[in-house]
Amino acid sequence: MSYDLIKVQQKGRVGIITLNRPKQLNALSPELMQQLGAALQAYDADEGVGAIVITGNEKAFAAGADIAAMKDYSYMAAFLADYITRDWEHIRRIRKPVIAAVAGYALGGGNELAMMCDIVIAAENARFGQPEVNLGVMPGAGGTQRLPRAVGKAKAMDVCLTARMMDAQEAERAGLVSRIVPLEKLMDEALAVAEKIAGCSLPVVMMIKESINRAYESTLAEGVLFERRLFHSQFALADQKEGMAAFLEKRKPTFKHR
Ligand code: DAK
Repeated sequence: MSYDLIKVQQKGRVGIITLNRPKQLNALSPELMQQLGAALQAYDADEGVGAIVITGNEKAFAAGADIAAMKDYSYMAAFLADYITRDWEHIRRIRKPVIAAVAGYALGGGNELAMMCDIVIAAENARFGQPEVNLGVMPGAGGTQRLPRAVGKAKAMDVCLTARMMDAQEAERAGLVSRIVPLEKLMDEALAVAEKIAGCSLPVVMMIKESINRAYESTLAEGVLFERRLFHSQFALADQKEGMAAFLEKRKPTFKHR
């Protein structure tokens, strides 16, 4: 697939996807989401890639789904076509870690996209919100579900019902964001995180992601059992032998991702 609404670039073992509709503040049109899905799937299938970064520009990560593209939708058309859902689901199936590097606005579907990533790193000017209520609709890509899990019910209600934006500091305090960095350092930091992850054993990294996500879908006892079974399976990895031998031999491990 050729891309005109995103840019893709690979640095070492890191795949970088830059949303690229700057005039529309990276509004997430169906075409953009299709291209994003295709790029994510390509990196996920590429053995040479160990982590993926999604970013926007200094003003906007993404200001939401494209309002112009959806304003004339009818209920029947949205229901029958399962309104753009397919292209919003791709990211949930990506098995490698995905890092959102957020500067500027992450609103509506933009915030929902960030929340579908595994780690959110924010620039100091980042602003997060679910302003759909101002448009006469509610969040439609997980905002009412992932936001309360990330920041708790009180803040999720506040943000979704009043359309108020959280700044980077508040989002970090609330647990939506893992780190805040100066705007000019955003990509350096996101790449450093991605490179660190991509240098580790790929199957181990994928299992950590799967296991943490399991925490949201199961009871504690089931989640802990799931984690234990994955942990046991890691004694079958060459990377486990290498990682532990390297520690004891006081050298850096060379992982084969096997
Ligand atoms: N869609 C389309 N165009 C947008 C846009 C958006 N979400 N956000 C901004 N733009 C466009 C503006 O129309 C403007 O275009 P021109 O007038 O220049 O042609 C250009 O980007 C620059 O925007 P502004 O002039 O408004 O810039 P300001 O700096 O003054 O304001 C702003 C920045 C971010 C505060 C403002 O643009 C704004 O409030 N934007 C809308 C934010 C918003 O309401 N977002 C939520 C959208 S609804 C689903 C999946 C996803 C969704 C639903 C269902 N399924 C899978 C079922 C998601 C829904 C949404 O996200």
